[in-house]
Amino acid sequence: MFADRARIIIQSGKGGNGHISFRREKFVPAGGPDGGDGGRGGDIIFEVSDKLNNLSDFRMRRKFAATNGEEGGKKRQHGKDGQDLVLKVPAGTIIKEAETGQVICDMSGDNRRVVLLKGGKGGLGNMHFATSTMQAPKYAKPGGDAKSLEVILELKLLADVGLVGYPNAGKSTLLSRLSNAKPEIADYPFTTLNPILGVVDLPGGGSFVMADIPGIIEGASEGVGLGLEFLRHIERCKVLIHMVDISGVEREDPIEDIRAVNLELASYNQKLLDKPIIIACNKADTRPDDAEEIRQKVEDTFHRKTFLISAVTGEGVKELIGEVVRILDEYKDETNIYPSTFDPEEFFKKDDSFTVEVGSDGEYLVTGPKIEKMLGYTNLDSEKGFAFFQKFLKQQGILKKLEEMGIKDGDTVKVYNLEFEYYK
Ligand SMILES: Nc1nc2c(ncn2[C@@H]2O[C@H](COP(=O)(O)OP(=O)(O)OP(=O)(O)O)[C@@H](O)[C@H]2O)c(=O)[nH]1
Ligand SMILES: [Mg+2]
Repeated sequence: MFADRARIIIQSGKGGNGHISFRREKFVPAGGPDGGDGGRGGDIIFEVSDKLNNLSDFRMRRKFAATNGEEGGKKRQHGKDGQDLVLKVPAGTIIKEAETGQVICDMSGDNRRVVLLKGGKGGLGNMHFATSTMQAPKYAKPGGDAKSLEVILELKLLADVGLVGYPNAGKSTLLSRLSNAKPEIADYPFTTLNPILGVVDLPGGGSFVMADIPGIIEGASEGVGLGLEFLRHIERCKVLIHMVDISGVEREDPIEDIRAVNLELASYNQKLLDKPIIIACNKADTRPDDAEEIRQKVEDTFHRKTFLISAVTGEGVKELIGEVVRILDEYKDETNIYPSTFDPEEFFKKDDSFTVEVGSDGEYLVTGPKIEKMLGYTNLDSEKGFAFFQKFLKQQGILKKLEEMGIKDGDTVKVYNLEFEYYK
């Protein structure tokens, strides 16, 4: 099964508690403290595997947890560390915080391995707490908390160039001609069912990555054909090649076909049409007499650079690739890797301090560094964002504090710029 999206819960291990014990030796009635430290909790690590090209491993299971550290033991024994859990994903997987949709990490380019959630630290055993005045400390530190986060994994292939067009236009034929990829090619629509990448080597050295995706027809945005879900794989492309069949055998009017595909692209994401798009009129070999005439008409209609090619004979392909390379060169400094906007370490940081005061109009004023940060990256206009915020208020103990201060239904709460009425 090809899957390019999954929603999972990840959880790091809790740190083991420090141990409380005392030395027992012959002739020493009350030995000193010898409780050992707890082991650290396992981390959740994401790692790129080049053997993977989809996320199906994450469709069967929902929760992925590293193991906890063990408690320390007597005689200064260190508790066993929890085991890290390494989750393998294909290159191009974007890990997002599920509620806010913020990007935690884009597993692309140099990001091959990332510790996403750190396990809790092991607690110190009581052997550390003996002082001159406290010879027999009955105190050890608890292990650090486990951290749990719901994340969305989304695969967006990292290709420089994307091939789009009606089914049967010859997209896969072109990819197989230019690269090492071996896509299926056949004389019927929807031969390609999943995106495929190929590396196109250039004569003067250098290369680029090209993505072949399923064909698009009218109504794809409503789910006709294979739908449009797979278009996420060309969202990062710097150039699109729009291929159209001009043979007239199956489809009559290439201009109508291009229009139909454009409409679908726009309904998925208007930005796709803002990308540089080159049109390739394919199957030129089938009508030597008027192919150029058709090319000219297409160019005049869409005002995009339009090439006449044959993916089978190779005619015109060199010129087409020349234009692709020229555009890629123009955009070479642009990264297609998504920046991280959500840092789990920051999010779970124990800076839980907050203050609740009663303002002059009887409103409750809530302030604190973590809550301020939280407001910065949460879209409260969305239902999900607001639910996330409410959960946060509860988790942080802010609701409890408000209740202790005597808040009643209908009272106003002000959190920085945000103002809302409290209802239990
Ligand atoms: N004569 C001729 N036939 C071509 C050319 N390019 C592709 N074809 C044929 O057109 C048919 C469809 O080619 P594919 O490469 O599978 O088309 P596709 O655009 O990948 O189709 P989907 O995967 O269904 O979207 C095959 O039978 C190809 O042999 C060409 O330049 N000339
Ligand atoms: Mg194909």
